[in-house]
Amino acid sequence: VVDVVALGESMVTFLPSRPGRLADVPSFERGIGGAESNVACVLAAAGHSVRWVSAVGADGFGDHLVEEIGSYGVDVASVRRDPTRPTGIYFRTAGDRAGDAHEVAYYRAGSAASAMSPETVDPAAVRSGRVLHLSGITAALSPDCLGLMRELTARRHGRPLVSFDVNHRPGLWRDTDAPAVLRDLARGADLVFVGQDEAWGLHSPEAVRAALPEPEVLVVKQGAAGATVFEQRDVTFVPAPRVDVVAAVGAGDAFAAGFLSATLRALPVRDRLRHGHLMAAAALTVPGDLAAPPARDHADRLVALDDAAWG
Ligand code: KDG
Repeated sequence: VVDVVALGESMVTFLPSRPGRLADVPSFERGIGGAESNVACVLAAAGHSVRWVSAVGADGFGDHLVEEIGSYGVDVASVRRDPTRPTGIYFRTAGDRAGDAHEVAYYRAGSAASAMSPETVDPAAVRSGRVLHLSGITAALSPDCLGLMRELTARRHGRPLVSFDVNHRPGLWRDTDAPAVLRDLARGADLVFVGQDEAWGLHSPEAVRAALPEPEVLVVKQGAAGATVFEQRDVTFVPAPRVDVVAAVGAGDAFAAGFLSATLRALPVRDRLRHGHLMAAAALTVPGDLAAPPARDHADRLVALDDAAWG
């Protein structure tokens, strides 16, 4: 049994060589992206045993993803190679420093990962972790993927702890019921991460909790301000450190990884949040999805600093 299994689509990403409209960017640098594999890579770098479950094409981009994610120490043996479908890719622009006004062009319709379904994903691999980490992105990829997500979030005796990051990506949803679908999936999870800005139009963490009472642990991320955790009857807010943001992409994934890592280590809630913030800070200060995160003992020392250092 590994610590965490992360399931989801990853893509080769193309980061712009300079700011500006997608139409004007002359060249791009290759990177890797994929919310769930980002979580897997940060967890592996923090010393956890992690398995990534997915599908990629039998093509060069698929080779690159498997090799690159594997190089973080993530177990990639359960990644299916599909000779009939391509690996998804996407291009992005630099956007502003908050990461908001960027353009994203996905080329992932009909990708190998979009064909994941309860029939094509190995159930033993999915059940092989203490935690199964999922995100709402998968639900948007195809009806098969949505079926898979419904199956994986169904409350069943003996399943791993299900962690779900809402990750509402409006560009991936064609119909308008994304919020309802995402809320239903979140209801089936044990641990939910949601950004206040994607939380069903609700304006406070308390309102989100009232709308989503089922998960044992609910983390509402409040952007640069910090995050609030609801657990049993306790409500804990921890501010985020101030950082000079280079690109927001990947920060939510790094936050989830830091929080999950600390959860696996049974740390108190304040420290779980601080580990999330620290990993997010590392991701916020690099242009791509993945930063080199601080090593575990270094992170522990930073988390133990007194409240004044944490704002
Ligand atoms: O969380 C970062 C992801 O958004 C990025 O890596 C790409 O998975 C991705 C997506 O579907 O948007």
